[in-house]
Amino acid sequence: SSFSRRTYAARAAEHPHPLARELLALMARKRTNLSVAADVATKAELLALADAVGPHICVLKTHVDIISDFDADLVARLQALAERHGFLIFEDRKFADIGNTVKLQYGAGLYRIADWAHITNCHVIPGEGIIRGLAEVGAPKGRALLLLAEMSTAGMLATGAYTEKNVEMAVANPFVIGFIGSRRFTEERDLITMTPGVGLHAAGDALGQQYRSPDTIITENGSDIIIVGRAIYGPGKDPAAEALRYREAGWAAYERRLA
Ligand code: 5BU
Repeated sequence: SSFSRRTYAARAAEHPHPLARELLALMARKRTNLSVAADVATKAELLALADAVGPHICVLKTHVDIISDFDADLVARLQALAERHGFLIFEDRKFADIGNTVKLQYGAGLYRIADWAHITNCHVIPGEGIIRGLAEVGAPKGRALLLLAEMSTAGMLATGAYTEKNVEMAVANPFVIGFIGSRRFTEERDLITMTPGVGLHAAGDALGQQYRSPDTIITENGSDIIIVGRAIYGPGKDPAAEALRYREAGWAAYERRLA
């Protein structure tokens, strides 16, 4: 039957990719399908947020190029938090250039993303050479890739035949463990969908973001992981309390899907 009807634990036991096995197993063990999107401006804020939400998440999603005082010490301390709390790090880099350039952007530069991000993602606008370029750097390090099959925003252009091409390329490339998108896309292999644009209260923001509920995304659409940002760390929020709330909502939605 559909992967969406199987438990994360059962899928972990059979997944061909070691990092996907690790992710699904930690989701089952920690009872969480929550990823927090940590779009904060400084090292101190990122570390404090990661420590506060760490017990509740399976994945910490970062945008390291937002951090004004990024340095190697930040990476070391994030890795220590990931070890202590048991979560993976996903750098939401959205690579989109030719294979040779993305190899450099992924492995080198100020951020050396491949050295610490378990997961990153790319647009397939350039064709499948982008996947091969990223795989040359990331696969030997045990990393994995998500394709941007859809986006969460109003008027986004990743639809129809473009989304289908993402699915074909993902199925064909073992370095790809899944998608960013709103639903389960294929039963051809157990590709994991992570969904941003999730919120329990707001409908969206002033710049095109659109929010849907954990029930819509996990129970109805068969996605695997909810990604939640400002609803957890925004003004006046208690990040640990909000992360717990979203963790419970996400897990309840998963249990309803299995039932
Ligand atoms: P929010 O605060 O929950 O709206 O943050 C959403 C995060 O997910 C933010 O880091 C975005 O960069 C990211 N995102 C998204 O919102 N929509 C998408 O389609 C993709 C990423 Br891809």
